[in-house]
Amino acid sequence: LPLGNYFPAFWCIFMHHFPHVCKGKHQIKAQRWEEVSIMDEKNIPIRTYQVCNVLEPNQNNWLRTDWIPRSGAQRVYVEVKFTLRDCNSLPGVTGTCKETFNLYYHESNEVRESYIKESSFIKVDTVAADESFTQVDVGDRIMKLNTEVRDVKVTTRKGFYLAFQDVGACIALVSVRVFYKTCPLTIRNLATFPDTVTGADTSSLVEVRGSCVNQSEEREEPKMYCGADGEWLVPIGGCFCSPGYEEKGGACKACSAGFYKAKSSDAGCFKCPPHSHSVRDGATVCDCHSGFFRADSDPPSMACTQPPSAPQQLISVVNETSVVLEWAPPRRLGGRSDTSYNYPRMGSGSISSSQLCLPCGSDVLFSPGQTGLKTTRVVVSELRAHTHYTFIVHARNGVSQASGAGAAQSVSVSVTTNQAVSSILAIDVTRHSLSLSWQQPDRPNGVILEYEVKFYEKDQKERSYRIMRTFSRSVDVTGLNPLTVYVFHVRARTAAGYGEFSAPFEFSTNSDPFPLIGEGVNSAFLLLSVSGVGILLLISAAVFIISRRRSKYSKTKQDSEEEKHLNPGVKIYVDPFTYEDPDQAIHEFAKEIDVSSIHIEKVIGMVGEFGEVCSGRLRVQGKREIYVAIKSLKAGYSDKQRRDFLSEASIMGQFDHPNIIRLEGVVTRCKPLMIITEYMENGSLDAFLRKHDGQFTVIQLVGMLRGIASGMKYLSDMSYVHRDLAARNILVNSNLVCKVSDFGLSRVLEDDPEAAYTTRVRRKIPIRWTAPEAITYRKFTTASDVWSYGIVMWEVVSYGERPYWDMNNQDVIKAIEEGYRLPAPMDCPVVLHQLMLDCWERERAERPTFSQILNMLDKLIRNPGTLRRTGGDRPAGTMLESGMGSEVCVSVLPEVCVPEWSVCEWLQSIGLERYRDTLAAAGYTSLDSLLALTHQ
Ligand code: ACK
Repeated sequence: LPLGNYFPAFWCIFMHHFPHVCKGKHQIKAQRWEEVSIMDEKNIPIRTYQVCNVLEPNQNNWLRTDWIPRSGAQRVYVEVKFTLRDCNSLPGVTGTCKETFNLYYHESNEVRESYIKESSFIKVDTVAADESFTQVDVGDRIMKLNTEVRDVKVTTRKGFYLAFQDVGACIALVSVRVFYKTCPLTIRNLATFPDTVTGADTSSLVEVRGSCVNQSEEREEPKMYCGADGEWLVPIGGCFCSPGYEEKGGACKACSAGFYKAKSSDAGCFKCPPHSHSVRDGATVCDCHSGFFRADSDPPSMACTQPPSAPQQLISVVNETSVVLEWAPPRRLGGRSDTSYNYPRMGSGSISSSQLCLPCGSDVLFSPGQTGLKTTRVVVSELRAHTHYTFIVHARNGVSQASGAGAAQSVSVSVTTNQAVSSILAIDVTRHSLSLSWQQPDRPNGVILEYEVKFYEKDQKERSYRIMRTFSRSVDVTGLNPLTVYVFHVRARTAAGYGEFSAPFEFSTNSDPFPLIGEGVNSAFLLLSVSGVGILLLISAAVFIISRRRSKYSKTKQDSEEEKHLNPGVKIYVDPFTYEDPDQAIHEFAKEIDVSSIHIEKVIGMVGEFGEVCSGRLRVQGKREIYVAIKSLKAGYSDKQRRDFLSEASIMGQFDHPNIIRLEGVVTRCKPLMIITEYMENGSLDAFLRKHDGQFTVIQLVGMLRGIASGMKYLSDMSYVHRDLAARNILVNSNLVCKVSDFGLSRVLEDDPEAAYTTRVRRKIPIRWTAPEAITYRKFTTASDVWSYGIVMWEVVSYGERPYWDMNNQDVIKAIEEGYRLPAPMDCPVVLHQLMLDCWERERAERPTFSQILNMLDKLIRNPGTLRRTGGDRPAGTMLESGMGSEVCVSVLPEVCVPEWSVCEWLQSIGLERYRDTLAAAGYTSLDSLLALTHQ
């Protein structure tokens, strides 16, 4: 990295940058930092700065660098290589000998500060050696080189000086390399993120906006965060390749000829659809082959098509002044399914006058319509009688207009309309017959071939009618009922077909009574039957609905009963809000404590506007005094606040578990209201971990997590959903036992400073700890508690780091939606991170249960070797307890996959380690190779 130029390990440059070898003000003798040539471990001579005034007291020898420009860096790293003499190996040295030196820096804008006071330097650290060597025996000694790296924030000036202070050690400085870290230029989701200098603090994130790569456009603003260790984190948003381009290897490449991409959101380039082609690269749509077309509304993915051929077999049936036209669909539909028909009527003309065709008037009716019809039949009525018509039927589809096709798609037919009989006369009437006669139509449409007479009893309407045909213009109708009114219609038929029926004519036969009674009985019976059937139907419908409701109800009941039977014998938590009287709940689950037995000592925290937490002592008669935490609600609270405050005690009082904070009792009879719980000496877990950053072994951390999982398993067994599981809501006692605390719904929503409103829900939610389904549609379940538990795991392993650092809530939601998950914290065992990822499964059914988590952690604790592998950059195992050397084989196969599980470990886990050498000799050295092992 750029700053490295200033301190490469090569001597010449190194020397050039250490011109200020100076004597401290307390130095007495002439010995100080000196340039000395020594041999390195490969016996190659190197130049060093050395100082070794171990016999003299009060050493203060300084060596400083030239001015180093910081070049935009905010935190620089100083890697020092040095050797150091072990004081014990130096004969005759007294207490004056030291085994450390100090590293200092001084920020400055001045390239050449001639004299810098000691006091202007700020100490970075005291540096000690991991390895020291006991004897300087140039002949056969092995020189042990130490490498130490320190980092320092440099933000105030253009550059800085470094200085090394010797206080009486025997040191040789071999090289100093100064560098800063950047997140390297990268392309993610088709957006370019520039080389970015990391932030000033070890936990700071630099938000970087990406820019879409060439030939791409923004899908959603691309963003990433540059972490302090030079790694990119949390990619959000991104770009799409523009139309005509597709993603290949992080860039957008033009679609090749024969392919196209129409929309930027399309997955890639597609082959041109049938009857189309693209000749040039980067096509957004393929051109149609000649003779093929694409309608405006056709998507580019659709094949090019053709207009339909003409409709086939058009036939017409004339009925007086109406015509029924029918035809078959075109033989060729042109590859489309949107064929429709139009019926332009060419025109009409009188038969006798042989006039030219004229366009028709608008009084003609088309049923179902005249244009855009999907059916192959139309009835044309209200035509003029005795007139020639020519009908042309056009077949059209979506590309007819584009193709300009016309006559080829149509078929025509000519017809002539008829005329109706205008009146009928009754010539003779008897009790059982009628003789009728009529005139020929005014203008018959050709020779009349026959007449058709239709008649029925008037009361029966046309429900049942009779037809008679005759060649003459009269008919005798016999077999009629006496004294009954009949309705008659007559129509004529010519070669062109039947004409319309005439208007109705009514005639009555003579005398004989009407069978009224019979009909009346029938109607009454009919009415009764109809209403009976109706009533029966109503009754059955009602019975059906009621039975459905009943069965649904009993199912709900059964469901809840089933739920309760899931854990027979386990107590189920009772929601205090189901009590009408909150005091009833509180006295059922919490003991009332006399305020005189409480001694408050000091305030240790605040909760919301009206609450405070104090520590103190509680002495209940007959029991020894214990330390307690006292949560109180100061005067001035509302009824709701009282109820909410006490609900926490009503909830806590139902629990009895070593990893759940224990309720000692409540004070409700006087003010302030108090909730008394056991005292947890180390306070909240998040603050506790931050205070003890890096001080615990992995086993200790897993132990804490085990305690929390055990408490949460107990809560989930009781069907209690916590909703605000977070390290800040876990308390730690003096034995490092972690206990789940902070119960009560209202507190989750109101007192937790992390709870924020989201755009989608009205209530506040601690976004970074909450499962996506709980954020989106408030689905809080034990599975959403498991998600939060995963976040707590991350908080614990990262010693109280803030989940998702300083990203804002909306970005967190977006990142989770896009599948981003928190990376493994530094030194985090792979198995633990995998467990976190399992807790963060999008599908809540896929997340482990607390019982499974607990089993898993128990196995890890029993087999610490499984925690050895970390994904971090520090050497693996540095945080493990001593005795867990790199050769440890674990004896139980963990439930999670451990990618580097060795054959040795596997054999041990199944008790067959004696076969290790046999397998190795046969070439089975990796787990992969074992997969090929056959039974033989
Ligand atoms: O991190 P802390 O010291 O631990 O600050 C918070 C503060 O009160 C507000 O919640 C502390 N606190 C809460 N309950 C207890 C308890 N049972 N024992 C000790 N400290 C507690 C918590």
